[in-house]
Amino acid sequence: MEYIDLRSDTVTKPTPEMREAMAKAEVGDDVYGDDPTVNRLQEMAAEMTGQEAGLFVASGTMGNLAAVLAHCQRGDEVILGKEAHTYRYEAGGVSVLGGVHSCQLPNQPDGSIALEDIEGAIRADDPHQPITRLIALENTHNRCGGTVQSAAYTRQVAEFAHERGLKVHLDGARVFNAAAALGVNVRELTALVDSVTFCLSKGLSAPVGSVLCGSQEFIRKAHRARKLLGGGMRQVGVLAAAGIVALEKMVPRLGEDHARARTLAEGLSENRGLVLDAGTPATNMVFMNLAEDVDMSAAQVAEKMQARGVLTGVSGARRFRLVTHCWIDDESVEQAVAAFNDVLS
Ligand code: TLP
Repeated sequence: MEYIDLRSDTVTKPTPEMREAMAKAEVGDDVYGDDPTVNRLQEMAAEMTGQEAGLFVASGTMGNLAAVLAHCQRGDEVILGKEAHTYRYEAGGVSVLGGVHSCQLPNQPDGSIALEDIEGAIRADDPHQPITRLIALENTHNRCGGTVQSAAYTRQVAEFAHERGLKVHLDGARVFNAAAALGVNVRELTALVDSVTFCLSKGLSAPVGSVLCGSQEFIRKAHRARKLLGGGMRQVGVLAAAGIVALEKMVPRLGEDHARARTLAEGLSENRGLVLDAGTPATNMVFMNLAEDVDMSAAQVAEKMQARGVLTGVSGARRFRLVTHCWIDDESVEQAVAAFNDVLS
């Protein structure tokens, strides 16, 4: 059965053009820096994000971890949001592998962290305390609803950090979605931070990979961290080739996914069994809860939806996250709304 898969944009498969580019990719041993396709992808990524250099990594998780390892020493502290993907869903890698302590601050509804909170969390120069080194932001913010933080906010945090000798890393897994929603060039969200990871394998539909971008000096350190993590790959141009197509062809169409997420939300808002989050969707994610009088859990509803050909993301006992992407067309949106109406009638 061909499902309408709304669990995540990570479920997207490579497009025919990507498969063709992968088959034809010129490759070399990337551990020697000899893969021309990887080199091209890294240069493109650096150029697009307004950074000096890029590093192709296996995943968003690896990119974020390599970034923290490159910025921090053992005993340093990274300030991040309580709802940050790096804190919640990356197996505690920064602590487990980096010996880096994390300071988790509340996220505002839009996923940002209040500047006053960051200021209050900076450690004194005191041997009892870890050393504040890094601030990590996330844009779009996944757990806060696929929400977007503005260029002005990003600039404020970067200036604030730099005045205090701190660095800023951006988990920009979906930063091209943020740029599309704001109608700005992605550089406005990425050029002022010290490092950024973005994913090729989510809404951009490539099968594997993320790119970590930053200064030459930072990327030199991140390269060592990637090796340490077992992420030195060889003829990996076959994957980078799909990434190049992703950047060239898939970035410009992300607005379509946002429009479909809006249509999906409009359709679902008529269903009395569902309570949509205020303001959802900000980008390509619709978040909602089951209404109080629904006598089923989200998992039970999801099972019934699956029987009707729709896969949903269960993100709590009574909560769903539905994500649109390039494999979700107008008809899929209509069918998903109809299936919810059928299950929750
Ligand atoms: N997010 C996945 C799940 O892990 C939740 C998803 O389906 O959304 N940063 C952000 C903001 C992410 O949303 C994700 C993946 C990552 C990093 C990690 O990327 P990968 O899965 O490539 O390691």
